[in-house]
Amino acid sequence: MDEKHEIYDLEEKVEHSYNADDIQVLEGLEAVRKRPGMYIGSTSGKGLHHLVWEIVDNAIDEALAGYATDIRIHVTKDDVVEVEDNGRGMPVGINSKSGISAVETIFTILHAGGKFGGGAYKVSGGLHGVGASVVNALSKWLEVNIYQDGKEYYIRFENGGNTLAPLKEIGPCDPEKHGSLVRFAADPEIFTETTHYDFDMLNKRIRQLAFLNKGIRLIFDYDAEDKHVEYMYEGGLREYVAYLNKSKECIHDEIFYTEGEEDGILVEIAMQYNDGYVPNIYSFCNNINTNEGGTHEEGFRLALTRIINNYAKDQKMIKQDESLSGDDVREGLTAIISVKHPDPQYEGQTKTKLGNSEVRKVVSTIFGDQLERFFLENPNTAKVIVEKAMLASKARLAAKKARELTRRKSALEITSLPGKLADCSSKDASECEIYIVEGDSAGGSAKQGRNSKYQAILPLRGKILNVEKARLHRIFENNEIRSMITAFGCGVGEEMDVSKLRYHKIMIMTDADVDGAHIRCLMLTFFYRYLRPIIEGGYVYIAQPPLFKLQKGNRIEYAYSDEEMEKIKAEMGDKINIQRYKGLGEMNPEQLWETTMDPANRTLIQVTIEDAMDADQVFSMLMGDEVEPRRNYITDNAIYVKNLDNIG
Ligand code: TSJ
Repeated sequence: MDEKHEIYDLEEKVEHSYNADDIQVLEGLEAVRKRPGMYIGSTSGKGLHHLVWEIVDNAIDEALAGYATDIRIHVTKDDVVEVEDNGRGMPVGINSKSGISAVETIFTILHAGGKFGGGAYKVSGGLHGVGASVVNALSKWLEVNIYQDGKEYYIRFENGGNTLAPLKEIGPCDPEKHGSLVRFAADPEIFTETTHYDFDMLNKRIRQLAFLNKGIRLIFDYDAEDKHVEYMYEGGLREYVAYLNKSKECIHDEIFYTEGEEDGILVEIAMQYNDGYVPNIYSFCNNINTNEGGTHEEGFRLALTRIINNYAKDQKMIKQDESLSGDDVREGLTAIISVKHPDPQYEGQTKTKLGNSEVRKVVSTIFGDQLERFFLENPNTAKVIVEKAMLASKARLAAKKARELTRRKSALEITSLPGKLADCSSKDASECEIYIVEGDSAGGSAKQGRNSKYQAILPLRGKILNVEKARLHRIFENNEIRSMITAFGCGVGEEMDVSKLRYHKIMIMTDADVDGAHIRCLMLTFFYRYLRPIIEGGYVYIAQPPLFKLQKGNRIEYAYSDEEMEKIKAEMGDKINIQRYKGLGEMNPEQLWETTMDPANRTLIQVTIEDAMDADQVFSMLMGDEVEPRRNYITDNAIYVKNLDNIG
């Protein structure tokens, strides 16, 4: 849309609302308060955090336009959010017709935010970019300070965006200082669930924004935990890929990086191959994660397959009539595709698929040219990449041949239940639970201790296969994995049907030691890669066996952490016997039931995945050699559901 028209539109609204009837403006914001979900998705914690991004996006726009270098985000102990940039300062001019300042208009008229000025790539106008007025509408109060030409301006709104007094010049300021500062407190009447911001949630996105917008400094202060972090990546996406591949083994050192522009579309891509088999390709448009892909990803894939095949043929690594498939060339690839588009169209179920068709060609051309050049300049790297794709191709062909020759039923078609499974008698999946237990001896105790009406036990022998390090056909040859798939009954991978799941609680029960943690990780990795809907559906839990048994006379207490043990110890006084459980095998069936399996007493951890990208990172970390971060992650990030069965 043409710029003049937008501004004209805005003025028309101003004139209409203010000259005719003041109430109408308030009605505008009233609409937001009536249906907040329409503007910020929900009023849960997620919606709350959305407020921060609405404001931060505007500051990022100022930085992308070239006027701001630093953005500070500050969350106080009382959950007041402050966002400040060192840009031009929001426009303070008064509209001659309405007599209202531009800033006030931005904060009180729906959709007016972000339509000022000329920057072409406004992230704030993107997917959810509904602007500053929505944040104002959903705030108990909101204040703006503007520093411009040696003057400081101030305006405050209360109770959902009511202007307290017009914008006022409140004094001189350091003539060197310039920028905008917005401070707000979310309205607890809207955000009834919580008005508390989560450090990790904010921190992850802030870091991501820093990766996606190279050179911009993002400073984050979180008072409640005394945390201060700063991010500034001169290398942008290059550093993002390095970060994602940090705990992986890469097959070449040099990270491919390119940026370019065509027809007003900015394209930025970085990539590097690791020695794994799964692709990790993430795409963004205007800083929004396009989970469902779209034309930018299509352009990338097309060019990748084309250039690698051309190179392999030119170098006589493959015959003229052979070709490497898209799957072959993406094995083990970590890539970030980021485009900035003046008028993005989003499609798909969650509106996270980029639809603009012209983007396919633009990305394919820019990326293709640069990759071709990269291969010529880095022949050794090109060679290992082609060789990896050739291996992938061979493995795929071999697997296909084997299937055709044997015509054996695939893992997906097996119908008889595994012999080791002690099934429950109920067939109502919603009440059924399956305990996946490490080792035969613990499995035996669990079988004796369980309630066989609704609790099934599947003992696993030894370690399950690390699916990160194996190709598909090897994974489905693994007995432990086949047992799980057949017991669950819902199939696997693309043919999965979660409605066929035979148990609505899948409990991972392992020893509370390093080996146990490792087995749990392997299982979660497998679920994450091949049975993701069972995690997304909230069906996966981690059973928590106690770490200690404390006994004084007849009184027995169990402790699930060191702190809890200390607490109980202090409470019981002296002459107590403390036993530290080293494994599930040390508990008899009654104890196992009482402490870990009885819905009345047990503590379950529900496994959730907020964000696939994050989870992949975590899983790589979990699969790495260091045990300590792994253990910390598992205890920090799981949702604790104490006595879950009693609260429904
Ligand atoms: F979200 C928000 F609107 F509240 C907000 C906006 C919050 C924060 C922290 C910063 C900003 C913001 C807006 N920073 N910088 C700007 N820039 C402008 O609004 C601006 C200033 C001058 C001109 C111009 O053309 O002269 C154009 C624009 C967009």
